Amino acid sequence: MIDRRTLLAYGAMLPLVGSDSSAARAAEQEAGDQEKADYTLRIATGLAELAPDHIVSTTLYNNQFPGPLLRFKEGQRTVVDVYNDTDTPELVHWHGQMIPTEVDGAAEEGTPYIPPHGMRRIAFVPKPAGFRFYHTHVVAGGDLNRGTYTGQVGPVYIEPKNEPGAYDREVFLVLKEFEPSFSRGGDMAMDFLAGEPIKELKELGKKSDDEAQEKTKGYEVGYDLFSINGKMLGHGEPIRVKQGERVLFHVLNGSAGEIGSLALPGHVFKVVALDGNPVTTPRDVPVLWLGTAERISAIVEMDHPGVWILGDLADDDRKRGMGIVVEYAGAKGKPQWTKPKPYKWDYALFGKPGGAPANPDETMEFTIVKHNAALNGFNQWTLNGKAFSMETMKPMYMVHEGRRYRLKFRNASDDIHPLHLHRHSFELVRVGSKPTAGVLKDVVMLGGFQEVEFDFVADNPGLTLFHCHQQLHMDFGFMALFDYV
Ligand SMILES: [Cu+2]
Repeated sequence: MIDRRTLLAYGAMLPLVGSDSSAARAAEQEAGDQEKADYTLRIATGLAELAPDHIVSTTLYNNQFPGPLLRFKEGQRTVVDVYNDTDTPELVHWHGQMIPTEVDGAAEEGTPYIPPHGMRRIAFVPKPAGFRFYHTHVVAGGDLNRGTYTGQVGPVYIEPKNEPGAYDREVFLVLKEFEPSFSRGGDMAMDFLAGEPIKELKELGKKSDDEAQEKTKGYEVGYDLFSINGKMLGHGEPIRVKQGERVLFHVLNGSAGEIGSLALPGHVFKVVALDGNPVTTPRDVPVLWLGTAERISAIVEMDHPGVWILGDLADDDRKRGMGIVVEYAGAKGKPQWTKPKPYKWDYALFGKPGGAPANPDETMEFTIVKHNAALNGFNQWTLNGKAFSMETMKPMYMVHEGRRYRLKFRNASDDIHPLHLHRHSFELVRVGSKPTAGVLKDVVMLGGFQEVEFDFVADNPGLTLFHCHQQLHMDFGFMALFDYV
């Protein structure tokens, strides 16, 4: 067991730049040697058996994929010991929680690294209630054995003080690809998001393409193997259900950069929460779409007996493993798949009908531009003409505590960007050119050549990181740091 002095020494290896460090440090120090951790996470290289003939070596939490489901209680302080058995510094980010910078798990915010072959004890008060997750937050750059390309992903469920519970059973699903490799010009699904491309943004994108020194596009990352809960479709246990059962699925897209989709032939999903936050208008939808790091909680009423594939709409991805079998009691035969009709994913559907968000105190605008192959063959990303510097990690945007900020993002690229804000949630204000209100999220997909607007209230002082959740984008400029005045 590591002693307090060693622990503090590790903490001192890196400068603490968070402005709200004292409270968190006090919490950490309270978690003395005598106290037993509520959870222990051990980061180490291990094997994930996706199928008998597909065993991959990667970095895992507690030698399993996904990492263990951590159940916290809202408002009840939790102590987690994190051991790093690898040769490189690590960070565990508690995605979707409103916790101090010391424990949030982002170096840009000043969270200390967990040193190689060292450990760090962290303590925080989990909030808000709902479906969250944890994942590594280190830079991968061109190293596909680092960052979220590895198996460092696990679900978190923060139990609310009052659980509504209009379901019979919960099932957690983590979507994840393995065996990444670089390619040129890989394409992902593009036409599923509601809204239309904006002409002015297309022109801006074309201008950037014309100005680029490199005439080819930069590297993209593709994957050989796909899995749900660490098993390729057809391997692992099916989800066994009974007719009439209401199953609450908590789906997490744990990818490093892919967009995922799910359909279950003959069934609909009643979406009850997005990113763990209950929606104002639960709706039945035939298909779920999840950008990187998004979560959807949806109830499926099991009213269509048979043996079915709950799978990704992309035939390639499903055939390489992105699916899981749903088997009704007493049903037999080969799992069936039918492709659903095309369906536009529209966040506004789950908002408050006719609702309007509160007026912002301030508005900030961000234009996102891609610079083809500008960084040794990798695309570089700029926000308002600036790529985030990992050297200086300088906060570019200042906020005042208590104020409401409207952020408007204009995407001058053809890529879909899952935009993520740390330590705060935000309310969607306009998406796919449609006004909306009441949808609270921490990741939102911004369509190619589209705009999105969301509001956040500056209610959690300290450095606050904003970035695209595509590892390949965030590592090459697509980040910004907010600080409180
Ligand atoms: Cu992106």
